[in-house]
Amino acid sequence: SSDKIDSRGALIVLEGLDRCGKTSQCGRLHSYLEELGHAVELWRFPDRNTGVGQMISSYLANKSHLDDHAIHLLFSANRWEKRSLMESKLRSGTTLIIDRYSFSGVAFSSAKGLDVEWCKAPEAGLLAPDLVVYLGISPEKAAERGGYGGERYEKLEFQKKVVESYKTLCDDATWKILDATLPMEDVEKQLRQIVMDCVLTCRKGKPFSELWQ
Ligand code: Z5A
Repeated sequence: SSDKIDSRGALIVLEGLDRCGKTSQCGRLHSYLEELGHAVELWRFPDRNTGVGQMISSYLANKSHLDDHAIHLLFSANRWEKRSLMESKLRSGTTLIIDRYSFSGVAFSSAKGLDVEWCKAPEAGLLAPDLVVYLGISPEKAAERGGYGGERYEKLEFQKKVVESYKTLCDDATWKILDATLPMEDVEKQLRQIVMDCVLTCRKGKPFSELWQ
């Protein structure tokens, strides 16, 4: 099909609770792939650098108040504003490692009580990741890691609801769950292996697909 291309980058997403270690692991993975000579970029959502991202950032810092539906749509818009760049990077052979994506969008908003299908709707048509790695940790253990900061969602009771929401999103085909309570080096080693498999599959011309159509 026209969607099949000879050598494309992989879309790799890391998900999990606050303090699960996503940011650390994304950084290590990025350096590893770069050292191997791969074209690779590290992205994160929310991308706080855009106009929409600044509204999100102010909301998360409790500096502004927004209706739950409105902030959900802003998080989604923040991904849509990067969609075409994402696709062109992947088509040109660059692998993208993304710290949080649509799954965070749905997990956090539905943990507030919004309907899951309503939450998924604005994400439909964004590129589907080739791999989602969920760094599993209990909210209690995560909270022990340096404590939570002052951002809006960094509260134990809320994080417990987020875990339950993530469970409903886990689709066996693209999700891999790692034990985020292992030493950082062990998580890193397991992550490298899963990611290399995915990068090679994509390079062989795995077609693109879209989320939740
Ligand atoms: N959100 C949303 O509602 N809707 C959306 O669509 C999106 C997001 C995309 C901001 O996200 C909030 O936005 C987030 C979800 C919501 N709210 N929460 N909660 P963010 O990505 O900007 O912030 P974050 O998720 O809170 O990221 P973080 O603070 O950077 O945490 P992290 O990336 O998971 O962890 P880390 O910084 O790599 O590690 C945390 C600490 O643990 C650090 O001291 C490490 O040294 C330590 N650590 C890491 N790994 C280990 C291991 N293996 N052992 C021991 N210690 C470790």
